[in-house]
Amino acid sequence: MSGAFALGATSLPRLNFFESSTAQAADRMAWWRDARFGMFVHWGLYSVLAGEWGGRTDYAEWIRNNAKIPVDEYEGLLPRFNPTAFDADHLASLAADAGAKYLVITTKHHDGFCLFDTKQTTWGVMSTPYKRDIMRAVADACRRHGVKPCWYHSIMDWHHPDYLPRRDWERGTRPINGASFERYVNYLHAQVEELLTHYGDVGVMWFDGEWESTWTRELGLALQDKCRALAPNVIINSRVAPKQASGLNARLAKIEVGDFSTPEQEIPDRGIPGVDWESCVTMNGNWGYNRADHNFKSVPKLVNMLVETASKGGNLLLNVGPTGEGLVPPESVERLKGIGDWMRVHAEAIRGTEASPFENAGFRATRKGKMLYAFLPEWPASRELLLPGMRILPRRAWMLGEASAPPLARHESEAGVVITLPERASDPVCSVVACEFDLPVRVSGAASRR
Ligand code: FHN
Repeated sequence: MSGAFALGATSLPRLNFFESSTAQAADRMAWWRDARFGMFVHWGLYSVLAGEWGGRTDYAEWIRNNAKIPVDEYEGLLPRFNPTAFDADHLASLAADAGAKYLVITTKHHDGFCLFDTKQTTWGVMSTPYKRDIMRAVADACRRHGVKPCWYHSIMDWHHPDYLPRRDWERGTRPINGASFERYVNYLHAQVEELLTHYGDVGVMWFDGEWESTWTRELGLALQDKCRALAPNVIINSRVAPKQASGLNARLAKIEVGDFSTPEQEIPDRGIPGVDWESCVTMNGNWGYNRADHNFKSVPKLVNMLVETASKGGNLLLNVGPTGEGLVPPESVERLKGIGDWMRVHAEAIRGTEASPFENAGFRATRKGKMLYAFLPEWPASRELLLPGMRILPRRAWMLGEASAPPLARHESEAGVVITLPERASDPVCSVVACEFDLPVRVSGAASRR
């Protein structure tokens, strides 16, 4: 029979290879590790097109490139960006009510269009009829709702004349003579300086578009140093520099630059032990708004993705793509509300937790100090929950949300401790059994997660 379930000192320290868990790194990451759940917002000039161009309706934030829209024609969209229905407080409250503690919004995506009042270019919101600094509005609204404002910023830039390389299909129409990538890097640094000094405390700099040949590790390190110098507590994702490892597991490799790794549209099978990581996922099939895309994941699916990431020791960054008018699609609002309903009862089993202590218990679990949480999206007909390899009875066990109900019966068996479950599930989406022990939860032997 596999290894004993024991109590004692908590889990492995989490190391950032180059900062090696300096106290500062640990402090910096504390709020982020506790949060476990954030909202991603892909919004920009492309949202005006709602995914449609030339009769096709399957585009989104990559429309300028994928639909091969010449730069001057794309510039023609500026007068159409006037999101008068945009309400930053509504956006921030959607995140807060869903239980998200931070919000990462696109300040500039690959098309180069800036949603903030920048002195570095006129290619931005201040040149549109809207003429309002969206980062200002979002930063202030986030703070009013207890959500950390965070900035997504693309390194790749399909508009700036000095950004290289050009898109293959526009090499003929956008010659590179006179272009200086070094000048582009200075532009990038100047905008990052604006973003980190004009809006108060920013939680995360979420860089992207780091994979082109011109963006080197040295440039990534220099940009990281720039951010650290401007905002010592800002958290930086690993996409500040090109990946060192190649192939499928590039995003799963031990991070070498930045503070956390960023698997995309996937939740790593075993998480990324010893490393901070955050899975970013869409709610439907696109990051940016696509009017035709109604293929939204269900609330149970999304809640269970949040449970899965937390049970593997990671964060979930869940995306919304506002429309050109600035509205969050009703399907997204509905799903955020559904997640919020669940989080209102079960957030303690997600926030501030660590990965499941079990190798494969047949259910997902998290732990926090003396607490163990077991997640039951399906209600076992046996009405029994086996904690495999456990040798110590929890002092108390109950269903989250039913703390006033009599505690659940539990007994020891050959295979481990068995909790007797109530007749019915305590939650339609995912019920959670809470177990309180006398000592912090730790697992040893074969039952334990390595
Ligand atoms: O190209 C982008 C894409 O548009 C989107 O922003 C995602 C979000 O993580 N990141 C890049 C693809 O990896």
